Amino acid sequence: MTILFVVTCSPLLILSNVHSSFSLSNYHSSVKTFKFNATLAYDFIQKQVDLGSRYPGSEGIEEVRHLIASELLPTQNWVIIYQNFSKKWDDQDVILVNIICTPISPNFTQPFFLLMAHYDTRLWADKDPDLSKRKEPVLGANDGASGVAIALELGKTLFKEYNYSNFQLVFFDGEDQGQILGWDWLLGSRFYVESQEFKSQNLSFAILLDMVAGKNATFKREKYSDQYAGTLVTKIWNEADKLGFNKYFINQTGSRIIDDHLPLIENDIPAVDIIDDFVHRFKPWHTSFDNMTFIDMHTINAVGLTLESTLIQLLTSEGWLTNLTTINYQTNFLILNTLNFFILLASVTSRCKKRLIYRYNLNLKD
Ligand code: 1BN
Ligand code: ZN
Repeated sequence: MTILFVVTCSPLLILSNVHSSFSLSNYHSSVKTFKFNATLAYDFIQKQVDLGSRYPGSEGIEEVRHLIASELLPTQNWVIIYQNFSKKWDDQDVILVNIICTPISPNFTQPFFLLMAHYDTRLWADKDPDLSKRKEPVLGANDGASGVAIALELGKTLFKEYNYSNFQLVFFDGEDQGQILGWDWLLGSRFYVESQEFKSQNLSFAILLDMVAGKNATFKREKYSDQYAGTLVTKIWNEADKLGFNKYFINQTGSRIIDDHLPLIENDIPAVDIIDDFVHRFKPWHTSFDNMTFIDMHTINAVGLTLESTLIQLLTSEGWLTNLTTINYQTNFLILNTLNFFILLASVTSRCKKRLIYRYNLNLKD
């Protein structure tokens, strides 16, 4: 079942983003100022953690669904689709919900790429060193909340600051319950790739964020990503290097990781998983230590800025966007809508900005 919400609000409620003060001279021969706001992303991790554990069927997971929708409200003009399915846990039916968020804009054609994260947290801390805690739920500050927060903040930035809308944020449920009560991993993303919402669109690539805010995080080139989306992986890791973030983005092939990017790769979409090396380094993984004390603003900043920079280059540079055409949206609008004066007037007052429509033909497949 699919439930659709159009989230809109008065222009008076639009909040202005606080811009990142991080800027680099000599970067591509110009001063580059970034818009991604690491503080807001950090705060959104905190807000999720404040709801407690967010495993399927919990009160916390219900609340985080509302939290995500309410976060998009001030930025106006997002459509939110709740994609529901159910799964038996013991004898109980548990409802799982994928959340698909799309910015609405007149230049909307087809979603072009996805920013993805899982928002469920693990029912049991089954890797906790203290055996008595292994049946306690995980708080998932890094494993759950961090990916959601950075993807959400990046999505808001692309839409609001760059006026870019041909993408979706997809937040998966049921990623993190593998080997508990007979469940498998990746339930939400497996359901998503079978859905009409996925099949009806013509995606070029997807980026998954998982465990992206830990202290001293190290992101190696995850093996499936490298194999099936190597061009995009290289682009992201090179960009991180240029920005001075190579202590986080290590330019080496890492492990093969079962994660929510796999169902997309299996469906021929180049997908990259940015994930901390949880086996060797992220010791709080699936333990009671995955809480706010481990979350680090520098890591959030490195991930956010690297992706902002990579995506903006990818979407604007002529090497990646071919057949680029620029259309003055208002001029076009005027010509096309002379018969509908009132619609035009409403539109011009709410959106009197010059808009660019990019026509592109981007091939990221390896
Ligand atoms: C990612 C975050 N995963 C779990 N929490 C996926 C995973 C599944 C990682 C199995 C290792 C093994
Ligand atoms: Zn996990």
